[in-house]
Amino acid sequence: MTFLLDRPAPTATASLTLRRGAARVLIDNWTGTSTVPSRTLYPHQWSWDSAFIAIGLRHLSVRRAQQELESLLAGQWADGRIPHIVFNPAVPHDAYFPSPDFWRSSLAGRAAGAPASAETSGIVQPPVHALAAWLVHQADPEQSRRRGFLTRLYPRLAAWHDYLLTRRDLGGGGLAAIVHPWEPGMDNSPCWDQALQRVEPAAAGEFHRADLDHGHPVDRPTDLDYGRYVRLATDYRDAGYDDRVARHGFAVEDPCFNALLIVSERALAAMAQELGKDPTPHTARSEELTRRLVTRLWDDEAGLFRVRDLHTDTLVDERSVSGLVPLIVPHLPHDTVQRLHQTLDGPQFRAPATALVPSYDLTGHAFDAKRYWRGPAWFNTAWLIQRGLRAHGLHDNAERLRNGFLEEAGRSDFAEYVDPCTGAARGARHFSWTAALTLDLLRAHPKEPMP
Ligand code: 9WN
Repeated sequence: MTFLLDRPAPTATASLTLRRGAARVLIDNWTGTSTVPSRTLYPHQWSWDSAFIAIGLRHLSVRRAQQELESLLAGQWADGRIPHIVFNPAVPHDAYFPSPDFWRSSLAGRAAGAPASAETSGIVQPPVHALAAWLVHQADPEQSRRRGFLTRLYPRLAAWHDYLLTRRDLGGGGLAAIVHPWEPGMDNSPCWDQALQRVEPAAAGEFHRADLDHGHPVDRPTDLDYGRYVRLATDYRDAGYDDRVARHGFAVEDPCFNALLIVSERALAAMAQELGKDPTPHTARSEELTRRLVTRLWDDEAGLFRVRDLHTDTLVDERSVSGLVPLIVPHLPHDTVQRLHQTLDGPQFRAPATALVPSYDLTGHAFDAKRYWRGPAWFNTAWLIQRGLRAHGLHDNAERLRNGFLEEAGRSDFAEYVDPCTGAARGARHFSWTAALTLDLLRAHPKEPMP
C-alpha cells in the first residue's frame, strides 16, 4: 500500500506529516472494497461517510475513490434509495447495533427493491454522493472516461435524487423529508428532541447497544433516545420500508440534507453535460429546490435555516450547524449569505478553543460540549462551510476555517469530533472522513470550481 504515500508531497514538513498520517488512516480503514468510518465504532460502510471519504481518496488513488462509491451503490435499492449502511458480511453481528438481523433488508425490503445480494439498513443519509462522484471524476477525467465511471454512476445517482424528491416529499413543499434521526447524519441533535417526544421508546431490554462497547457514554446518545431510534426503525421495517404506506412517527425537513441535494443536483447537471445529455432538468431542479429551501426553512430573525417539523408544520426553535451548511448553495440570495456569515461569526457559533463550527448553538439550552451532535465540532461540516464561504467569495473566512481544520485534525489524531470549548478530541480516533477531508484541504486548489 505504500504506493499511496509516494505521490508528490506538499512543501511544508508539517503538511507532509499530516498528509502521511491521513493517508495511513485511510489505508488502515480500507477493507478491500470500501472504507470503514472507524475500525472499532463503525465497522461497516456508511453512506455519507463514503462520499466524504471518496473526496479525499481521489488524492491518493482515483481508482480506489471510484471503488468506494461503486461499492456503496451495489447496495442501492430498486426504488432508488441509497441505504445508510451497507453491511460487511465478514463482520460479526454483535460488532454493531442495529445489525443486519435487525434491518432484515433483503426480506422486509424486498417489495421496496432491496438487493438480494447485500444486507443493508433501510433508511438513508444526506445526498453528498453526486458531488463526490463529480469531484472524483475531475481528479482524472481521462481515466474516468476510459473506465466509463460517470456512465455507470449518473443513472444511479439520478434515480437516488428521484427517490428523495418523489417518495420523500412528505410535506408536499418540494423538499426531501427525513424519517429517522440517523438520516440527516446528525443523529443526536437537539433539533430532533421535540419531534422525538411523540415517539414511544422501545424497551431497553429489546436491544443491546454495541456503541457503548467502544464509545464513552457521555459522548453517545442516552438510552431513552436509543429506544426511540429503535422504535422508529422497527415501525419503518414493519411497513416494508415503503414510504407510501409507512406512517412516519418522525418526519422533518432538514436544511443540511436539502442543501446537499441542491449541490448534488448541480453536480448531476455537470455530469449530464460531460456525457452529452441535457443538463437543464438538473439546473432547473436545483434552482427550484433553492427557492423551496429559502421559502420553507429560512428564518431571517435567527439568521440561519431551521428544521421544519412536518407533524406541526412549524420551524423548530433550535439553532444548529445544519442551518449554516446551506452556505454551500451557490445561488442563495445575497442578503441570506450576509446573515449566515454574521451568524457564523457571532456568539452562537464562534467557539472559544477551535476555529471549527460547533454542531449546536454555544448559548443554547441543550448545548453539551461532549455529547455528539449536541455541541461538539465536526470536520465534515467545517469542510462544507469553508467550501460555501469560498463559493460566496468570503476567502479570508474560508482560509481561517481551513487552517483551523488542519490544525485540529492533526492535533486530535483525526478524531471524529472535538470539544469546541477546550479543543479536546472526542469520539473515535483515526476517523476516516476527518482524514479524507484533511487530504482534500491539503491538496485541493482553493479556486476549484463549484459544480
Ligand atoms: C448511526 C458513521 C456514522 C455517521 C453519522 C454519525 C454516526 C451512527 C451511530 O456515525 O452515526 O448512523 O451509530 O452513531 O452520527 O453521521 O455517518 O460514521
